Amino acid sequence: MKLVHLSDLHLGKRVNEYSMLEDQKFILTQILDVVRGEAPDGVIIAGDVYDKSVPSAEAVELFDDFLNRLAALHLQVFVISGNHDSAERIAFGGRLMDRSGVHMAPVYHGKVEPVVLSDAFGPVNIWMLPFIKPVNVRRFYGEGGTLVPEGGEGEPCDTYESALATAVRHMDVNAAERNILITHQFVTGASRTDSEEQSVGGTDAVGSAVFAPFDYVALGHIHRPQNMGRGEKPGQAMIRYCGTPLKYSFSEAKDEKSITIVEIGAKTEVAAPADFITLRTVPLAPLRDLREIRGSYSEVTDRSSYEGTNTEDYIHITLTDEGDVPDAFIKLRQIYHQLMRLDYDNTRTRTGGTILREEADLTKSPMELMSDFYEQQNGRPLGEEQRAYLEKLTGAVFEGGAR
Ligand SMILES: [Mn+2]
Repeated sequence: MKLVHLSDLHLGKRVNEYSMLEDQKFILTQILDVVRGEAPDGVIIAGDVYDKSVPSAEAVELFDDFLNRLAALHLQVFVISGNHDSAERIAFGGRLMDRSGVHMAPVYHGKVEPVVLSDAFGPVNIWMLPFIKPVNVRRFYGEGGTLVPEGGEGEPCDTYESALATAVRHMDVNAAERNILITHQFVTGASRTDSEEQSVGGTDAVGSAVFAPFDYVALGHIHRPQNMGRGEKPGQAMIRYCGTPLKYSFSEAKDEKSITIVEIGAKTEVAAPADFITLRTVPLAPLRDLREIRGSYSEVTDRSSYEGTNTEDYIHITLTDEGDVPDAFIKLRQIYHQLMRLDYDNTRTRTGGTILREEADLTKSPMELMSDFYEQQNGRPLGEEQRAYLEKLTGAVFEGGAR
């Protein structure tokens, strides 16, 4: 059995005010090409289909098109909602779509029914658990919850970990069969990026042991691809974040985005997941990369530093010049057309760049005040040429001199 694992498409996302729609359309087409070549049995989308719970019409249209083209390949598609999605909107039409092989996870209602696929080695149970918060589980298994067993006390579910453990416990996983969980949570120890939404105080962390009943856990939520469990012993799941198909923050500039391919063989009673599941990745090449450049203004504008590179990439430039370069952003955009961010790394920014606002000492001349301000801001006194220029300027402004 072969499955393609995707997550965190974030369709409709804007990065530093740039719409990613064109980049997303491009990467989805590339993903379809890979899927066509791999001919898997199923494609998993582990949450954060959209960037917003009420996605734009363009984002919905893009996803609709992607789903249609996937379904046309006669494979099964599994989609769950992430923390950015509305669980109800992702679930819409799900029961109708099941027939065409597109499975949209229903809103969590206390139980999860697996979709059962099969191959020569028997059944493979696909469990779709959308992003849940403790309150979503407490409703069913907490105090007064409808599914609390008779005579039972209910379960506190005050943390994400206890909520997930409760949800998993009520799934009735048959360990003799192969079991794949699709979910969207933060697993303790995962390496985060700047493009994920963080929950305050780190209470969203779930220990990987919670996923022990499964052979493979296809995770979404964290945007950097990484393994959270290698499944090297029986009862230890193989757990993986496949990451986003595109870089959505400069903290991901050095990451390589890819698709994860999961191949599942025959499971025996004594097998560890790593004995019968193999993973590999297929790298993705974006329409426009997202990269960081650093150097002085004259360095980054020197032809040799950008020739042969894609100047349509999304760029973050850090200038190392001591003085601010006038209109740098506008000028740099003539070379780097999609310049997203510009900042400086120099004495001023390294010393914190904060200027204490004192009461202006009106006994000082405008020239003295300007000179003090410059020194505070830049961590060094005015240069000769700067002083001469400012003297001329303050003279003209404050002493009524001719321009
Ligand atoms: Mn996400």
